[in-house]
Amino acid sequence: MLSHRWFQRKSAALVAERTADPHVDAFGGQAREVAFAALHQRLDSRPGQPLPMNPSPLIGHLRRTAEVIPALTAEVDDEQARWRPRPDQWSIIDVVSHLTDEESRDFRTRVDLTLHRPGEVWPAIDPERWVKEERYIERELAAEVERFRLERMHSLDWLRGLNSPDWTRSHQHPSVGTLTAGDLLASWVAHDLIHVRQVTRLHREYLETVVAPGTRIGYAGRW
Ligand code: NI
Repeated sequence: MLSHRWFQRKSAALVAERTADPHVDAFGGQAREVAFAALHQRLDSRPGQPLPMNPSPLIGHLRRTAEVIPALTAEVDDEQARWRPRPDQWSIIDVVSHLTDEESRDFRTRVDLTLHRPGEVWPAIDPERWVKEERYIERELAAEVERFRLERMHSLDWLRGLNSPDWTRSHQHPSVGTLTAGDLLASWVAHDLIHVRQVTRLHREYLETVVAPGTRIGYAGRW
């Protein structure tokens, strides 16, 4: 039987995952602050005994995403790659290009700064603007997937090459407060999962547009 304490800790971690993306905030800013407060309460509940940071499973997740994204996009044709369910929603190309830019300009940069120069102001990011200004939609999916894979391999080499990193080093974020390097590494994984889910949802929604009229897909179960 699962303990109440385990459930509390798991819930806090799940909420933190949902809100870890600095630009996709489906639950609103207040919910994100609550999530981080819950996460920190969990960490603070054991004074003098911080949870040990084991980066290996997290790095394993990041490695698997380098295989999952190519697999999820391998059979996607040009029309589907650029398909947006609504004009204000992202296509598969948008998502993959976003992951690539986040890799270098957000996560790797910010983990590096937090580990090695935690007091430094982070370079600004604006992923929503990048999608439009850098015309992700006009790119070629296969090239974008390969660009992501190479950036991810570079990140993995970099992470594995870190010399005794202190994952408890922290950066003061102006809106979300204290973020440790460990928080950021876990958020990097959570961000992958958000966008793997998004690509999967795009497959599900596109399926509805290509099956013959009258085809019933509800037999699959609730989405
Ligand atoms: Ni994102």
